[in-house]
Amino acid sequence: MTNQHKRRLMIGAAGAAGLGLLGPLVRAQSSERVIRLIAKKFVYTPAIIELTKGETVVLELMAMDVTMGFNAPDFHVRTDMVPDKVTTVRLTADKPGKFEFFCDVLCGDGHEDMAGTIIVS
Ligand SMILES: [Cu+2]
Repeated sequence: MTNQHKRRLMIGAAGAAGLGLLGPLVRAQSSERVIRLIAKKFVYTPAIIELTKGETVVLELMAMDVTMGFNAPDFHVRTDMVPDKVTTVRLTADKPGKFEFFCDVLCGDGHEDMAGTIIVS
């Protein structure tokens, strides 16, 4: 990467931080796949996340309307998803199988059904 590129990226990051768009803290390593997950009343897109056993991914979580939750208890990952903010979490697919993730922030009428599936193979 050239210095010019680096500078442009830094300016971009600073601008995004100023708008409150940067989530905390987790930055993807170059080897990690980044998966964007959108929550909107009352669905996750994508609803199915397919991972390879042993893979670590960074999830970029965005809520489009109200605060939602993301909870994948089998992988000990949970966080709030706050509108106008990208929240990042790291998840390691350490075992094969089908696992549910779901919203655990009461977000409205469809909250109880708000869930998705992580498939690890
Ligand atoms: Cu909810």
